[in-house]
Amino acid sequence: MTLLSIVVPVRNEESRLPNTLRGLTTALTGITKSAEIVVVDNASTDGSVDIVRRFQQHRYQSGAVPIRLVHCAQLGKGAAVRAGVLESDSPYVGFCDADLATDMAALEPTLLQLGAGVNVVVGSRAHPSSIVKARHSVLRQAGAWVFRRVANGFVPGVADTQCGYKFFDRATANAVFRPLRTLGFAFDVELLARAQRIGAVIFELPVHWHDVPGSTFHPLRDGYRSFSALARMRSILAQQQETEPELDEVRPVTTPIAEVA
Ligand SMILES: Nc1nc2c(ncn2[C@@H]2O[C@H](COP(=O)(O)OP(=O)(O)OP(=O)(O)O)[C@@H](O)[C@H]2O)c(=O)[nH]1
Ligand SMILES: [Mg+2]
Repeated sequence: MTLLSIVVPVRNEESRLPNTLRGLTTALTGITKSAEIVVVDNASTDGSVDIVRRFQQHRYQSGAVPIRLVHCAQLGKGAAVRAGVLESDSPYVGFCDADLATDMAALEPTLLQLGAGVNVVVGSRAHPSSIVKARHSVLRQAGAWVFRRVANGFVPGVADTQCGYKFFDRATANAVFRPLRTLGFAFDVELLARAQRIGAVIFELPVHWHDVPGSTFHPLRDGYRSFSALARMRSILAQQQETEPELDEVRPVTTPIAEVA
């Protein structure tokens, strides 16, 4: 069985994806022989899917890390990550962004923490030991500041909820992703709130993070949606656990290997 699955949500990432798949493969090869990359695409209209297929073919020649391609009908980063996490069944699972903004040197300490019994490892750009090279606009920084303050009400003690780097043990992943309702960029807040609610041990890991041009986050459009999502989150979290979303809404479809080869 695969030990570790890394989910990469992808929407029109043809320019950033090749470097990311190469970087992830190199990082994983150095750590474990038992890992997979799960790319979850939301109907990209560029060459993203072709790039994944090329890498898949290359893997059969080189024996490098397997890459799975999952299509997700529901739009949104949260929906895509959820689909990939629930599609995999490895004991450890996490996600990173297609820009590889977080240095994958973080993977080794992440696995150590998970192996030692930590339930959730969260990359934190707010950690004093983190090195962050950001070039976000003033508007984006202001929005992020307000977002952090509101998010802190849902997940007290977690300084950076939005870093695109989070890993889980399987039981915790299933418990927080199955009932997930927030399907856009703000989904991390709901995940972490659910993790805290079930008493998960959350470890904030220092990271090296650098901004990569080509962000898919539009400050006005996605900022508005993210704040709207926070406004809905209290009532979402107040709902009974048993009223889980219909899994069919975001059920992933894996591309059969035969179709790819
Ligand atoms: N599948 C899927 N992936 C998405 C969607 N929206 C964003 N993503 C992915 O989510 C990841 C994070 O997006 P980024 O564009 O890096 O945005 P960000 O990290 O929030 O913001 P930056 O700090 O500007 O990089 C990338 O891998 C995107 O391709 C979506 O609707 N569907
Ligand atoms: Mg990013």
